[in-house]
Amino acid sequence: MAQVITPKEDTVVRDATKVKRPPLYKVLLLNDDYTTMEFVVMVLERIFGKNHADATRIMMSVHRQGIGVAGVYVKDIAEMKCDAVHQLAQAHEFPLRCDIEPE
Ligand code: TYC
Repeated sequence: MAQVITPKEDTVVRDATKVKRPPLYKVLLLNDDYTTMEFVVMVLERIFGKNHADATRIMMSVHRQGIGVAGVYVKDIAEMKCDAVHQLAQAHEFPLRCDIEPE
């Protein structure tokens, strides 16, 4: 007869595969010579939920270094943010580009 093992009340029984965190992706903003600084700050505020000070700091870092992290998300959300950046940039006729990369 199969032995039935009843976990003690304080025993946490979890399948290791179920507690694995989903992989995260960085959303990267790329510098260019045409998109205005104000627009990039607005993108960081509106799409990435940054406050004005953080948005300005990230924008200046991208401006100086050529690339920078706007946020880190699960893949679906990272892709949606990236699409939202491209749509908003296109609507304003700016060539702003972003990309995603595994963290
Ligand atoms: N380099 C742009 C300028 O001087 C500003 C800018 C910053 C553009 C960040 C894109 O991801 C960017 N107007």
